[in-house]
Amino acid sequence: MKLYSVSDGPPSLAVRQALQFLNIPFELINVDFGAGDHMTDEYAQKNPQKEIPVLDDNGFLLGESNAILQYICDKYKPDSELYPKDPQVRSIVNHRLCFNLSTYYKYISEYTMAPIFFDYQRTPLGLKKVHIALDVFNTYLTKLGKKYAAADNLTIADFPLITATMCLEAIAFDFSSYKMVSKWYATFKSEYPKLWEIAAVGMNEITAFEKNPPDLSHMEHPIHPVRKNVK
Ligand SMILES: N[C@@H](CCC(=O)N[C@@H](CS)C(=O)NCC(=O)O)C(=O)O
Repeated sequence: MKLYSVSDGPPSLAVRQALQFLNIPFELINVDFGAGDHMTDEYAQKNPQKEIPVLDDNGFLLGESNAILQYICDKYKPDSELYPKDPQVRSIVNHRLCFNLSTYYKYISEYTMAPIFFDYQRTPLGLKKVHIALDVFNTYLTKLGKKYAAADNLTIADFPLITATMCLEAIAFDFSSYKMVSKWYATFKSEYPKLWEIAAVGMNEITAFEKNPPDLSHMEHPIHPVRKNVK
């Protein structure tokens, strides 16, 4: 099994955490975002969305990190508590994955990552959305009253939520007033230091880029405005 992954990409890091937790052997293939490795026709054969990560399981190709997380559990570790069988617990896991994709990581990445890599500004509206995302997640954690995002144990929902939150820490964004989010984040770090380390390596890269944005002026991006005036 091969994982095409970018070293500072939260969705890629979430999949790597799950593969490590599940002890599933895989070959890590580094996709160089700055070099535009994911823009090639060859990469588009693997993922028409031209996004990272992509799983290649013996020729079975799968993009979208949530789908990958669900697939690796269902296929290789169907009894793992990472993706519970009970319909209601599983639905909470699925809900948190959807929440992260639609809202939490969306708002956080638009505020943290997009202005680092592309020609976007951090706006008051963007900031408001980050606070909405944090407030809603804080509410979910409070209402559920469990240690992790969907249960008292770690599930696949925690990984993308952790790597999304990591983007806030990467730019020294203070979210300590969201008590349940802070507690959950600290609990993950202390209970799973090796899994946290996977995210931390990416976080350090993002922190460095925050101070010194990468020069992507050579890139013709199909969607994002490219910053042309990098020092
Ligand atoms: N929904 C996708 C998002 C993946 C994603 O946004 N990956 C970023 C890197 S972190 C990417 O490939 N961006 C491509 C680009 O901006 O050109 C997933 O969860 O896998």
